[in-house]
Order: sequence, then structure tokens, then C-alpha cells
Amino acid sequence: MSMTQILPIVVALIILEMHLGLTEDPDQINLCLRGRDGRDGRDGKEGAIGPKGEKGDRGESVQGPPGKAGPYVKGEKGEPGSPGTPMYEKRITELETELQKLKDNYSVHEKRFTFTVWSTSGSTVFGSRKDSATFEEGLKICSEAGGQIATPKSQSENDAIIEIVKATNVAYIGINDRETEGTFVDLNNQPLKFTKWKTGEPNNSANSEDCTILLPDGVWNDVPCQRKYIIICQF
Ligand SMILES: [Ca+2]
Ligand SMILES: [Ca+2]
Repeated sequence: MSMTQILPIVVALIILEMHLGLTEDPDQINLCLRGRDGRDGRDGKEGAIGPKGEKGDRGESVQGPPGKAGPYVKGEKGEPGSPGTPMYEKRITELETELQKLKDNYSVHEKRFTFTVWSTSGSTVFGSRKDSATFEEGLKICSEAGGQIATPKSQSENDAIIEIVKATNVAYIGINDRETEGTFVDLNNQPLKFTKWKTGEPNNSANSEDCTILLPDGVWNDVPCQRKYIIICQF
């Protein structure tokens, strides 16, 4: 074998020896055996569009700041008001009203002072000035004195009225059936809870008896309202 044929073989052995002798690192050995990594390949194509995401939470409502005030617009001038009442005129009117009330009150008491016969039952006071009048006139006499025609609601009140009747003779009481024939009521149109009718009464004699009198013996009789009897008032 000539030198020309031997030399490549020697060089190859030397290179092999260099790799085997210089490093024992397996990676270096593999590198020598596998050669170097190639270049990175090109980027791939874009993937398909993914599914739609879930609906997000509802946004929070936030009130904005107030707007600017509108423009000032002057209205038309109003009509003049009615003149005011001076304070002293107002006070005079108030005093006149109070004076009239006092006069009315005094008038009631003035009439009551003219009553000459009195009796009582509990807190109820009966009085008469011995007027003879129709039932209608009697209503007015008692009203002007601040009362009503005497209307007994118990034996005690009936007895108290009898005291006056004995001194004045027969007197009206407030019992009547002017509204409904045969249905006797008091002056407030309330049904009676106490009665003291004379035997055979009320008989509505001649179909014309709608008012009632109290007789001296304490019993009642229906009579025509136009007749005049003593008026007894209660307060
Ligand atoms: Ca009658
Ligand atoms: Ca009668």
C-alpha cells in the first residue's frame, strides 16, 4: 500500500480519535454522530374561528350630572289684588260678632228669668211662666229660652212636672204623633221608653189628637195641638 492510499485512512483515524478522546459527553458524541439541527420551518396557517363566548354581565346604570337651568322668561304682570282689611276694622268685626253672641245668650237667659215656677229631677230642670199656648207656640217659647217642651222620660221626671202642673193646671208635654198617626215619639222623633197614658188614651178623638197633655193626677191624654194649655219647658 502506498502513502497516497494510507494517508486518508490515517487522517480519518486521527479525527475519530479526537472525537473519542476529547469528550466523553454523550450529547457531543451524538452531535458528532447525528450532525447539527436544521433551520426552523415556516409558520403554519391560521386555525378555524372558535365558538362564540358567553354573554357578559349587565352593565351598571349610572345617572349623569343634572343639566343646566333653563333660560329665565319673565311672565306678564298680574292683575292688582283686592285691598287688604286694616287690622282695626278686622278687630271691630270680631268684637261685633262676640257682642251679638253675648246679646243672644243674654236674651235666652232674660226669657228664662221670667219663668216663675220651677222643679227638678236629677240634673233636669223644669220651669214655666204659666203661658197658655198652642203646642207650636210652646215649641217656640221653650226654644227661645234655650230649652224644649217638658217630656218625661221616667216616673221621677213625670212627678217633677206634676209639681208644676198642680200649680198651673193642665200642661203640654212633648209627646206627639204628628209624624205618623198612632206612633207617639218625643221631640227628637225617638220612640218612647216611658209612658203614663190615662186609661182609654190615646184615643185620637175625632181623628184630630196628635199632641199630649199631662193631667194633675199624673196621667197623659192625647189632644188637638191647636188647643191652648200651659207650657212647661225643660233645661
Ligand atoms: Ca193622633
Ligand atoms: Ca185623647
